[in-house]
Amino acid sequence: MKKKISIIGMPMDLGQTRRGVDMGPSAIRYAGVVERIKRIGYEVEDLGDIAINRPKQYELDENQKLKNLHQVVEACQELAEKVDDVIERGSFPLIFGGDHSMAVGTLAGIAKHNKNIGVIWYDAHGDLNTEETSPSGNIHGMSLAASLGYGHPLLVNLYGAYPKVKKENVVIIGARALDEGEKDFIREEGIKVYSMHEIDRMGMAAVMEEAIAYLSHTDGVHLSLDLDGLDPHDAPGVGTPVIGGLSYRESHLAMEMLAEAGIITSAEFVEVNPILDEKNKTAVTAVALMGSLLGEKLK
Ligand code: HAR
Ligand code: MN
Ligand code: MN
Ligand code: MN
Repeated sequence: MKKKISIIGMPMDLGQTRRGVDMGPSAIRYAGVVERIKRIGYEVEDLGDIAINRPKQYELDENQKLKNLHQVVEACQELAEKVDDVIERGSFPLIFGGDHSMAVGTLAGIAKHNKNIGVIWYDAHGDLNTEETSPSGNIHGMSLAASLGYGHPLLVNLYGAYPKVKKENVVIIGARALDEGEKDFIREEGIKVYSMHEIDRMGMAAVMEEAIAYLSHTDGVHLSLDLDGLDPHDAPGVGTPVIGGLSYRESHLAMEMLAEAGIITSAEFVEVNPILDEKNKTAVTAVALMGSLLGEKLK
């Protein structure tokens, strides 16, 4: 893993309808992330937040099937540029969200440099909807589909008119709230999914061993960690909590195994909503998981 880490904040909440997730990056910084990562031995630069153009109220929700599409696209474009630049300079992008629609920008920035990137999507949800299948019109439920090349052209072709990720390069971990259209997508495309059922049966250690082996043909792996992958008991500060999720311990183990494997080349921690949180618990958990992911326990 690279020795320099570049932090980018994405204070965006327009990919869904519960306000407050735009404060996620502040909450994560407040939880002491820079000091914690420095202590592991990295050189850390905090590039600050992406500037988000906040729409006037009457401009919101003009398209109920793709809410705030243009604002999300604009913000993701800026994030893609920032991520591209960080990778260009040989540093490791560590991005704080913000709702999960931001992954469209993150993956677009990465894909500019790496057409064979692997992705671990740690999430209660699949985020595999398109505007046709989405029950909500919220773009945070469409970001993985868009990165695979499905959905609105403004999302799919953002920062380059090609699919940013190959379907055989994706592993979803922690799924337990998939919509019917997403289940069809998974079946038709053959996406690798470890739902809570498989994790309960196999245990997290075996799941991570398999997932790491499954991605061994890729050139580096991006971790897209949605805090709602964890159980709401451990991560209450999220906009769409789903009971029966991954525990704090299981999540640490997953991060430690990724650190041991040495395959992670970028990461984002998303959907931290301080307004819904209990004393910043979710941001603190996110920072602890970053510590494990970046090798804290190996020293
Ligand atoms: N699948 C539902 C939808 O598309 C809910 C998505 C909730 N999404 C997230 N991202 N928090 O994982 O609206
Ligand atoms: Mn470049
Ligand atoms: Mn998500
Ligand atoms: Mn989710």
